[in-house]
Amino acid sequence: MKPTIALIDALQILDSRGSPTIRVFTQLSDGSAGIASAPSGKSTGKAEKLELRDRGGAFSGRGVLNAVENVRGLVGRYFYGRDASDPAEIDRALVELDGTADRSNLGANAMVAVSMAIWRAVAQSRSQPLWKTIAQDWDHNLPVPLFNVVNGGAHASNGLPLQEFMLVPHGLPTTSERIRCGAEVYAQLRSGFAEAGMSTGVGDEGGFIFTGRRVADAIELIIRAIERGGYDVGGEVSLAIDAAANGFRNDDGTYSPERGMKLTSEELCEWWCALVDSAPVVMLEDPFHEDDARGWGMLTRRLQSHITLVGDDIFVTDQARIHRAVLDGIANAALLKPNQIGTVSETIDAWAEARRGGYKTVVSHRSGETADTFISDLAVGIGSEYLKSGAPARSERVEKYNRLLEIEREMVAR
Ligand code: 2PG
Ligand code: MG
Repeated sequence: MKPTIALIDALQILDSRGSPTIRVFTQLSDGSAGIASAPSGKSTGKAEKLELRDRGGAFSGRGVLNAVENVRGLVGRYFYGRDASDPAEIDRALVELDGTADRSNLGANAMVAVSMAIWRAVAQSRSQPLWKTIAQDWDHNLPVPLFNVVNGGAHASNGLPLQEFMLVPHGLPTTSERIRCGAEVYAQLRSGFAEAGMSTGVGDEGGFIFTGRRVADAIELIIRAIERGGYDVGGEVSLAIDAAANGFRNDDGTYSPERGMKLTSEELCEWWCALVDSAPVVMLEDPFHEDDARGWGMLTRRLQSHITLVGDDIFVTDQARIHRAVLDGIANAALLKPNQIGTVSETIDAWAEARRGGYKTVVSHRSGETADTFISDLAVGIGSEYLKSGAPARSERVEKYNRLLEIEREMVAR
């Protein structure tokens, strides 16, 4: 007998920043269950689907009790007794029920938690690991983790405009070795920060807070930590930067990637090319503002055959936007964040569009997270090249990497 939906319930909980978010509980008629929690971003793209927040009252208006009530009432009633054998079908019905382009009716935060919880319950009903339920017709290489070890931009209060400096352990063959490398280099970096007289306090994603001024100095500290960890810089471990350039574009259209700097789009393009020439940077995310298609196009032409150029705020996990970018020659990889678009199925659609265009993908956490590890199974299921989940520290970040370790073992057992 096909399982049907027996229960959809929700609760307001806290995320890693102490901000309210929504957790959803589902149960199917065969007793299978799924629980999932929505993450929340801080440096968001303009076209991201809407997070429903209460606006008034507790938590300075950031409560999600309205979203919780929608799930417990409207969504629960709508889906009660429905066939749950195909989670993609349920995602489609969820989008239909919301009925808005920006998901302002139910809220993308509520929708993504419902969607992920249903996918989990279906996986349990099929007695499969989640990644297998998601699995596309694809060779399942485990994604390379991107460890964010230095935080700036909207995620730290240090005046370093670039948001994330990540380790890319691309030259190590297994997940266990990549994760060990991340943790060892992170420990070396902590010592490096202490020796340089900087605090070893961390930002929202667990990376250290660089208080120097120059990007080159931050990179130098990271390179030294890689070497001191006994790894080959460039051969085993390279660097990725999420500039999150929306955060340092000035009103007059110029950019300030370092304090005191003021660059036109052309100059910023040159600045990026010089940086990539002088440092082992193999990936740049959001190097230009989401509206600066000209800047994006310039840099893509210059660097697309050398490094991975990832669109986050400019694509917002939207299939149509990725399609346009492929036609326009913008970037060569797409970041995928399920809560930017609202459902797991739409995230898979965005992945498929990227894949058709020859773009790589990076499945990503948000700066506000919970212990939910859905994105690890998602990254494996779709065969994404990378998984970005912050530092190899703090439970809400490492749980995603720990889940990859479990999957690595499940794949051997398969
Ligand atoms: C990003 C993300 C995650 P936020 O810009 O890629 O690192 O940050 O969740 O704040 O949008
Ligand atoms: Mg980003």
